Amino acid sequence: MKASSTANANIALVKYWGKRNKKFMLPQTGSVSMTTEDLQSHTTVEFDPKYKEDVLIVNGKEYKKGDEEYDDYVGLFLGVVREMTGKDIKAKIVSNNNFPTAAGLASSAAGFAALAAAVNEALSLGLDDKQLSMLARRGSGSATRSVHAGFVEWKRGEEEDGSDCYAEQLFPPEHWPEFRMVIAVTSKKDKKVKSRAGMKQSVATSPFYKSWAENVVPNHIEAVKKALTEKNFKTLGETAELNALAMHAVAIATKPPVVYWNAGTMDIIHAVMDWRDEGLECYFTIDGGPQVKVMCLEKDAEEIAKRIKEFDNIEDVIITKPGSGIKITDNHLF
Ligand code: 2P0
Repeated sequence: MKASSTANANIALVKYWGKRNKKFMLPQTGSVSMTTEDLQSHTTVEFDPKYKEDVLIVNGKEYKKGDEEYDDYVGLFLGVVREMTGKDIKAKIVSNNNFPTAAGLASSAAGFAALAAAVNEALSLGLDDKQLSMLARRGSGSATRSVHAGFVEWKRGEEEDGSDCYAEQLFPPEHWPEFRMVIAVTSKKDKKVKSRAGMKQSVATSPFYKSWAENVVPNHIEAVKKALTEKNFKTLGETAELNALAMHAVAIATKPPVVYWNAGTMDIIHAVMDWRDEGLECYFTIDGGPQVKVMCLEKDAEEIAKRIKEFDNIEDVIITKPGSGIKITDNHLF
């Protein structure tokens, strides 16, 4: 009852920011993302009666009862798995990311997509990709999208039990192999406010939340899907950038404020706007953290990476492209 898998982080083109149901992890809105190729979680899980408690080790660090990661993230997820299977067997989970954890690089998305796939294999659950995306959702909302390769839509659904709330592939990576995101890592520190807590506060207090959920997101989903279909880079970039700014406007106006940007974030925002004015076509998006993801085409990616590295407060630059979904591997971490 041991299995391993890999999954990649995804970066949203239309963001998920807010739940309508915490237990089933149902979002207020749909969202659209690109699964990356190079931001990977590798996870091994083993269910065995020899474990008296669940064991959780992420990037070499062991988490215990009382840690949020252990209780509220993996603990709740394993509770869902136990309820689903009727088996109360403890598990050991070891997971490694090849990118900064919890710094707005969607580590929970990659981690829970990989974990859902490994659990499916280890317990021979026989779930298909749609069911896997629903299982991954119970660990972390954005994980529902990382199950699939390429460009992905997470459907909001209407049902109260989440039975119509899952992700589907819109296009495989081969649809737009020239698409790139150049990630400017402006800080590798853990963020102060996790997305989960920040979005909960936004739903409760942001004066812009209703307009975000009812107007902004539905329009942006349609525009982004059309731009992806036509491979219209300008419309895609403009819409995704506006969507990120609108999400951060909602977050910033939350009480207490949720401000993820640092000085490096602002530097890159302004630089991207200046480069665009000069004719270098690129757009930015920002998630629940200070990193800036610059969208561009392959021909401009190296130049943009070089320019980003010239800023003082940049810790790392990663170039990524549309990548693969979950994969089962024989490479066990223990
Ligand atoms: C997204 N984010 O669509 C948005 C943009 C952050 C900003 O999905 O509570 O870690 O585990 O469902 O999935 C981050 O939210 O939150 C996220 P939970 P999650 O990528």
